[in-house]
Amino acid sequence: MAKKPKLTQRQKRQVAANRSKRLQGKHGGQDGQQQAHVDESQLVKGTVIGRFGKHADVEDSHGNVSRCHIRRTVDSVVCGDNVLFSKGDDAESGVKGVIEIVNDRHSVLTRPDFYDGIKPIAANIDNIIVVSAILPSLSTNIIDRYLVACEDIGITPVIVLNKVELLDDDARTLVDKQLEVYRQLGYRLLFTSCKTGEGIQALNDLLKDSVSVFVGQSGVGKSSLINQVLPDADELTGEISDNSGLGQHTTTAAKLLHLPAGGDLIDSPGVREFGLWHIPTERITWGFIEFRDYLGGCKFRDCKHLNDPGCLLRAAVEEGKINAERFASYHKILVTMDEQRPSHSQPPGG
Ligand SMILES: Nc1nc2c(ncn2[C@@H]2O[C@H](COP(=O)(O)OP(=O)(O)OP(=O)(O)O)[C@@H](O)[C@H]2O)c(=O)[nH]1
Ligand SMILES: [Mg+2]
Ligand SMILES: [Zn+2]
Repeated sequence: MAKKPKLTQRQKRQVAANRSKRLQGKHGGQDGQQQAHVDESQLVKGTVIGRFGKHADVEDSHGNVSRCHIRRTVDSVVCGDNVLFSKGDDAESGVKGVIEIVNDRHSVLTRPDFYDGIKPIAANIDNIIVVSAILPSLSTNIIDRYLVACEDIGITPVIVLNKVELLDDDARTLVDKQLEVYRQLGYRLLFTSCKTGEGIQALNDLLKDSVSVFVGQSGVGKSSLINQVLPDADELTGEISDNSGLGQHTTTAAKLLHLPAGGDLIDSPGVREFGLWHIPTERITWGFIEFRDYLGGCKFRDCKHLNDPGCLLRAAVEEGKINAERFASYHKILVTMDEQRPSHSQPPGG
């Protein structure tokens, strides 16, 4: 039997507000459910394991999955969310309930969308696996973008370089050198191949007993890696386009999967660009962890860390204490941030 969840005061207020809105007829019936009341004792606890358009799949504590509508008063629902839903069978659509409440998230990774504003990618995650690859061509700038987003929410990510079997010895040495900076910064860096199995066991060990989301460009092999660590996952994978050399956005919706040994994985749809224009500039600077020691020390308070006199960051780059590529990558992010931000959106924090 599902145990009756104990509602916090905030949740009770949310239920009451939802109910009064429905009774006023503003939202009633629009969810396809004919409900005059939500009986609190009927609310069931669950975890969102899939999110598709207007619906979400919610798994209860017995492992039963119900496809649910989302109450209009609920702000956003994403994989990993802990929710309370009311049951109700809509035979026609196959929908089995309505998500009434989304519990507070202990973490959420977001990304900005040109049209939709800030979109959550996954909630209540402990680990972020930033996947990159040799094909599509390796972009350390995208890695840096993800690192900033992870640092912004206080999660130290793991960087995975996939498809390493495509590298011959010389190329591998070169790439290793290029990525050495991340090791030096203290990030865990893992080389993997879904073809030879390299690094898969190490990846497995990292995932145990925590909730991990796989992020990265389309086509780097997120779903393929998930299939490696969880053969039952049966995630759809797609070829890299011969024309563009890019992935084809095979995974279209995030999905949460359970590891038999404990822990969850969230496969997420790949992106072409990972914008950061939703994060204030000073948080982006902070997201480059090696800059932190110098922040606040530049001669001018509003130092842009470009050619400003007395810039400690630039001095550190010249002394070899800060990696020059990372510094260039930082400035590239700031430049593109202004280009990518839609004109209808204001710069964050000012
Ligand atoms: N050579 C090689 N190819 C791989 C490896 N891992 C994955 N691939 C291939 O890369 C292509 C893309 O893999 P996916 O797993 O679909 O990539 P994804 O990151 O999930 O892509 P999206 O769902 O579009 O974001 C497929 O053709 C895979 O077979 C690898 O280690 N080596
Ligand atoms: Mg995929
Ligand atoms: Zn400066």
